[in-house]
Amino acid sequence: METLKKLLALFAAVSLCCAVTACTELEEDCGDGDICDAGVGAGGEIGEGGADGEGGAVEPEPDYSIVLIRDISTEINGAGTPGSDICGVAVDCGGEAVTSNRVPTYDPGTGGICGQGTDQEPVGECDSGVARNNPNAALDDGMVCEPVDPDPNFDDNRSCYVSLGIDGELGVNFGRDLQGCTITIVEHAGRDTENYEVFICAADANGDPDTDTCLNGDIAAATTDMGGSVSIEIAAAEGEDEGEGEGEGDEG
Ligand SMILES: [Ca+2]
Ligand SMILES: [Ca+2]
Ligand SMILES: [Ca+2]
Repeated sequence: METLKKLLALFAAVSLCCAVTACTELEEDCGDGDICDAGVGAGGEIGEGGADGEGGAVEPEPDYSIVLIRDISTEINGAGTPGSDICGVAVDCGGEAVTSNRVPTYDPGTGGICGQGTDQEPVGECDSGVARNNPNAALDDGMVCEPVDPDPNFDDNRSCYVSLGIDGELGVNFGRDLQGCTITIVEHAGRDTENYEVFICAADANGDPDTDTCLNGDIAAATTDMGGSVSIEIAAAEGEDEGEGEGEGDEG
């Protein structure tokens, strides 16, 4: 009974308090004393609920499906392989190797890459006689990257790597979100140290890199300082747990 009395007293105090203070701030809602009692506390909570609703309406994140490699080397290799030489890009998502069959987006830089093209060196004039401007050379995992001979897996005189040229770019689209995956880029480390930076970007309508929509914006996911290979663990997306659950269900 003591408790009940205390509660009643508290209720009366709250009502009084409301009538004196809160109601003056909420005059429109509290013209009637009864509405005021119910309205002051509950109104605040309803407002918070509205904020949650807005959170749910935010546009879904795009798939960051493209590994974009940008050459930042400075020394020009004179043997037809200027810029970083990308042997391949290996992607591991949850223990599964992910590959791409799509021709990579290739924007060759300067320096005279061995191959066809207006400002590039004709194959016949290269020391190796192997074109170094075939972006498909980067579609394997790069573990076999013979520097001189063509890739034995292809009969098109394909190099085992593609040279980017100075400031050149290569974008490999894996067709799925790469968040939570480990990405290994293999660069053929030769005589020259040829550095590059890596971005993980969304695709535009053509499947090419949308450089305005990359993970961490303008900050590279990796930047080499000795050329060669680099391995990057991409953090999982927020709320990734749900996605993984669905994926495992599909496989089962
Ligand atoms: Ca090179
Ligand atoms: Ca290759
Ligand atoms: Ca190199």
